[in-house]
Amino acid sequence: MQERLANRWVLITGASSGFGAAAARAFGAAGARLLLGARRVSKLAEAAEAARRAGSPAAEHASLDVASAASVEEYVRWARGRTDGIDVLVNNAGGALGLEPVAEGRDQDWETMIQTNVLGLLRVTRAVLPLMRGQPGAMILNVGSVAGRTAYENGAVYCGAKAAELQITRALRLELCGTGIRVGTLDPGMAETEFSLVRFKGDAQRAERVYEGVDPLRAEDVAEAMVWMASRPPHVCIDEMVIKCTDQAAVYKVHRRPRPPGKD
Ligand code: NDP
Ligand code: 8X3
Repeated sequence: MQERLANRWVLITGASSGFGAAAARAFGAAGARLLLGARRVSKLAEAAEAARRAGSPAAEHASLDVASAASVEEYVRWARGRTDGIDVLVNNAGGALGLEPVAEGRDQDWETMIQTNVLGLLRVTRAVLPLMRGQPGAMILNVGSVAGRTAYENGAVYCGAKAAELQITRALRLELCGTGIRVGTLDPGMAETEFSLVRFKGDAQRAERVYEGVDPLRAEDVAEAMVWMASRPPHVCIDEMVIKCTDQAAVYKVHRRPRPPGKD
């Protein structure tokens, strides 16, 4: 059914790493034409090249900072110069910063999380919507998280931001009912990407410990789910999907294998 995506225009935010870069390859393999955005332009260029190698007939990229209204406007102007219709918008840019109790939280981390995961998603959606109207089978696919469904200690603002993403998705689904534009959220559990490295501000050892003894989701697993959601027939909308690795039954219920001897 992936042929439904052939030559469709898919715009992916946060396409320079993790889920977004994997999504570029997966939508590319389905024959979609791509517009990729993120702040790290050299990594975006690599993602675009990989998508072309996977089969995308057109994969273009430009700098995008979803936390800046001016950057979003400029990016969408650029996108409008390439196509007058976007079929799939993947609002993926986001992430967490810090893992502290509210009592020790930093304003800058809170602001960044709200800016990217919430306001960025809203800004990009508002700017892209005029390009989606009239596209049969169009879809806005937002990336949420299990964190938006279950709060955990030290994650108040990230959990709150992803809970906002979930409710924004639900409201948008209602607002766009009757337009033919589908709206859904894909909410992953723990997946090994740059997510923890960013959350722990470059502390690679701490980031690795998150996945220790676990067989986590890969970016490709999430990208495959995105392609599946977006390639349903136009009359089918996957409103909400939760995807977790088998080792993670719930946010706090994670099976970890013991370390092999000598690895302490
Ligand atoms: P990565 O850190 O690998 O990717 C995050 C992407 O978001 C990067 O491409 C980054 O690009 C982009 N991004 C961050 N801030 C901005 C910004 N201001 N403007 C534009 N792009 C931005 O992590 P993931 O792939 O894991 O994360 C993707 C999404 O999935 C996020 O929304 C995250 O919250 C969510 N998620 C992740 C889970 C996980 O366990 N990995 C689980 C559930 C949800 P650049 O830095 O170049 O701008
Ligand atoms: C990322 C998954 O559980 O670390 O959204 O918040 S979690």
